[in-house]
Formats: sequence, C-alpha cells, structure tokens
Amino acid sequence: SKAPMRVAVTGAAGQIGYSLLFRIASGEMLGKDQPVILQLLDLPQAQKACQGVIMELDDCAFPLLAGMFATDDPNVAFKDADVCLLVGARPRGPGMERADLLAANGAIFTVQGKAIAENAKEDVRVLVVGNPCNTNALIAGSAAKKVGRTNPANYHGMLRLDHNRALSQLAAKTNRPVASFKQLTVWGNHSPTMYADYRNCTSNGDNVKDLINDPVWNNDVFLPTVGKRGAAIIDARGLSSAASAANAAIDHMRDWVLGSDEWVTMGVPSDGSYDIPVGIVFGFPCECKGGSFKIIQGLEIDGYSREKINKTLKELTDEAEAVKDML
Ligand code: NAX
Repeated sequence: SKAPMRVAVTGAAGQIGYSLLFRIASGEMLGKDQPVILQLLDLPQAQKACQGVIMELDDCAFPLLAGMFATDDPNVAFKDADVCLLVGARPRGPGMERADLLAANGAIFTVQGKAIAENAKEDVRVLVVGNPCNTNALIAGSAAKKVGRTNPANYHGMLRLDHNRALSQLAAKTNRPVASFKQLTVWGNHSPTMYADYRNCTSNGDNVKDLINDPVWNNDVFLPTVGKRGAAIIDARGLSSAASAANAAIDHMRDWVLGSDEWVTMGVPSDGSYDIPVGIVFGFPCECKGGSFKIIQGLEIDGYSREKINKTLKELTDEAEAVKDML
C-alpha cells in the first residue's frame, strides 16, 4: 500500500477546518487508496478544541487516517508536509482598517511561508484559504522564496469557491446539469471584483455565452450574484461559508495532485500570462496533469473582459503595494 501523505491544516479548530478534516481523512482529497497523516495547526487557545476534533476523527475510524496531531508551532505542523492548507487567518475585527488587516495577516503568512519552506517536503503544494487569500499567498510564497528549497509557483490562493459558485449560477440559469459546463474561468482576486468569464464555456458542446445571450444578465445579475455570494451566505446563515469553502479547497488540491480532465480556476502566482504582473496571485484558467498545473494560454481577452480584469488586478496590486515591505 502507499506511504501516507502528510497534510498540514491551519485554523484546524475553526468552522472550515471542521468541514475539511473529515473529508481529507476519508480520502476525498488525495484518493481513496492514499493514507494521510493530519498535522493540525491552531493558536494556543484553540488547542483544546483541536483535541476535540481529533477525538471525533478518531471516532470515525477512517481506514486511511494513518496518524494525526495538533500543535501551535508552525515548524512542527509543517514538518515533512506534502500538502498545506492555510485556512487560519486573522479576521477583520471591529474598527480594523484594511491596512491593519493586511499587516496582521502579512505577519502570520510571513511566519508560515518561512516555516513551510524550511520544514515541508521540497515539492510541497500550498493552498491559502484564509483571507485576503491572494495576498496572503503572495506573502507566504515570497517568504518561502527567501528560504529557497520549495517551488514558489506552488503557493496558491483559493479561487475555486468562486468558480463553483459561478458554475451553479450557470446551471440554474440554463436549467442544465452543473457537470455539463466546461471551460469556465474566474479571473483575479477572491473578492467581489472577481471576473467570472463564461465566454469560452461550453455545455454539452453548446457555447454558453450564445446559449444565455444576455449581456445585461451577465453584468447586472450573474457577476454581482457570484461576487456577493459570501455576503449573502453570512446574511442567511449568520456565519460565513464553511462547508462550501472546504469543498472548494478539496476540489483545488484533488485536481492539482490527481489531475483534472477539465480546466479549473486556480489562484496562482502570475508568470506574466495575460499581462498580469509576475508574482501577483491571480485567478487563472489552469490545466492539471501529472501532479502539476499550467495556465491555459492564448485565450482572447475582449475590451469588456480587459476592463473587468484590470479592476480586480488593481485591487491586488494595491494590496501588494500595501505589504511591499514584507515581500
Ligand atoms: P474560524 O474563525 O471559524 O476559524 C479560524 C481558525 O483559525 C480559528 O480556530 C483560529 O484560532 C485559527 N487561527 C487564527 N490565526 C491563526 C494562526 N496564525 N495560525 C493558526 N491558526 C490560526 O474561520 P473560518 O470560517 O474557518 O474561516 C477561515 C478563513 O477562511 C477566514 O480567513 C475566511 O475569511 C476564509 N474564507 C475564505 C474563502 C475563500 O474562498 N478563499 C471562503 C470562506 C472563508 O470566508
């Protein structure tokens, strides 16, 4: 049987962690034949809650769960990790300005990026879920780059929830099964400025843009619905998206590790594709094969799309500017 893979999860005592850990342990992320060891990181005050989660994981008697522990030390949590899911982050407190939020998270992700680069496997794959996830991934990747050893291209931000939200809206609009949609892209930042783009999307061979043929719906209904979905869920549930966020993290990592027949949206450090400045962590259409990913090239960007892309990019370059001392 296969050697276990080590999966580090931060913010393990939080609500996304509670939806995520059980599915990883059941084999939904890395495969039904792949044993896993869970390495949970959370703050000192959350260690007791982590032990409770560990007790429940024990009580599931998952055949693939080959070991687990919780710690408040990033160097321990990331030791020999194959996969790191960085979920824990500093939430925006009352009266906290955006700059304070960026700085507080910058400090966390600088420490964690360094600890990953120093301790994890050299081919570690990292997905940042904790917000602002694109810029947190930029910071972690930049801290890791200073250490060397790991691949800076492997520090991702999570755009998959936006991608899945867009898919479900397209399915509802067209009354077609969600699985029929291929070649959707969500460009940019995980924020209301993201640009969900179905110009290249097909459903059972039909072009979705032609099928819908409603630019007003696209601009005035679809994009705001996807962009503000997180707020709508907070409004309805009184809590932010958790199970769907965990699901998206699993989708992102499963496709990256095991491959995907279809395009997927991933927040990856730009290599300059589509004129996105090198290094900015940006939602791109990606193809995953043989354990690696690449950005789909050669898509046409029309005037409307360029405007949307520039808007979400501006937000990210502003954030990068605000944390430039940490890069
Ligand atoms: P919770 O507040 O339920 O849990 C967060 C956990 O992280 C807590 O247990 C806390 O103790 C821990 N934590 C805080 N700082 C830490 C640190 N430095 N090291 C380790 N652990 C730390 O939040 P939850 O609902 O689970 O959300 C977690 C993060 O996901 C938030 O930043 C949230 O904004 C972000 N989200 C990102 C999404 C995305 O699509 N990228 C969507 C869902 C979610 O909003």
